[in-house]
Amino acid sequence: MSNFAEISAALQKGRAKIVKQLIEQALAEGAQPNEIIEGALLDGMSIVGEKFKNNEVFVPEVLIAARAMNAGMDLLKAHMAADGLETKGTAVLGTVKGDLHDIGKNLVKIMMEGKGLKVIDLGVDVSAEKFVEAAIENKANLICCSALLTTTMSEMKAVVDLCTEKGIRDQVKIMIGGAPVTQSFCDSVGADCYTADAASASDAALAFCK
Ligand code: B1M
Repeated sequence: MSNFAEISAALQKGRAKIVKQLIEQALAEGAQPNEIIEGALLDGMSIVGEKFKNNEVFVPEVLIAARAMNAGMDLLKAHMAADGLETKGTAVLGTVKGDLHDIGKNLVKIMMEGKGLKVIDLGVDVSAEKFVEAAIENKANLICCSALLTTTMSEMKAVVDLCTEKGIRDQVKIMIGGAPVTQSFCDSVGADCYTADAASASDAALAFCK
């Protein structure tokens, strides 16, 4: 459809009202909601993700773009059949037990949703038991743990160990991140993937789900 590039551009600038107007126009011209999501919203959000990764835009711009994306998604959901949205995989996401920092985790959520993944956000202060229960209940492909404190990072090992104990370790990939987390820490706790930023996390998550 001709105005997909305009929708993507408006999303990148965080113009929620314009995004909605352009989506109404695309729907009136016969575009399907899934086509608009794939061709305009996910396209725009993935460009923002790349720019964020390259330090060309910063947290406020990402959050404003995400708000525009959510406005567009809300409008499209009303036009879609209940089962109309094809998800590319399911991720259970949270900040680990004892840790209340959620800004980075929320960015990871936005970027993963921007890639077409279903994200079950468990919030902050999430125990290993909650991560694993939610992964089993939702048949998740991924468990994604964020930690900002050196004192809470060790909870990530508890998540890995509990997955092994519950017999789901070969069914779920465990991704970890947050300011104090490193690749060597990831290796030491036996998680599957460490990424330094939210955009790289969403790239890795999508690759795991393919
Ligand atoms: Co806190 N805090 N804080 N804090 N806080 C830090 C983390 C700290 C480094 C500040 C400092 O001392 N310099 C320090 C930790 C020191 C340490 O452990 N070595 C600290 C401390 C000590 C504390 C308290 C203990 C302070 C106190 O009460 N005495 C307390 C702890 C509360 C608790 O959690 N139990 C506390 C509280 C708070 C606030 C509530 C005030 C607030 C949080 C608000 C909120 O999140 N809603 C806060 C904040 C804002 C910070 C700083 C300033 C900023 C964190 C942030 O949001 N950064 C932080 C200092 C700093 O980092 N400069 C600090 C922006 C965000 C986008 O980055 O979360 O790193 P980040 O996410 C990045 C990547 O890490 C990655 O993607 C994002 C970028 O794309 N990423 C992932 C994150 N999760 C990922 C998961 C992935 C992959 C990538 O895969 C699953």
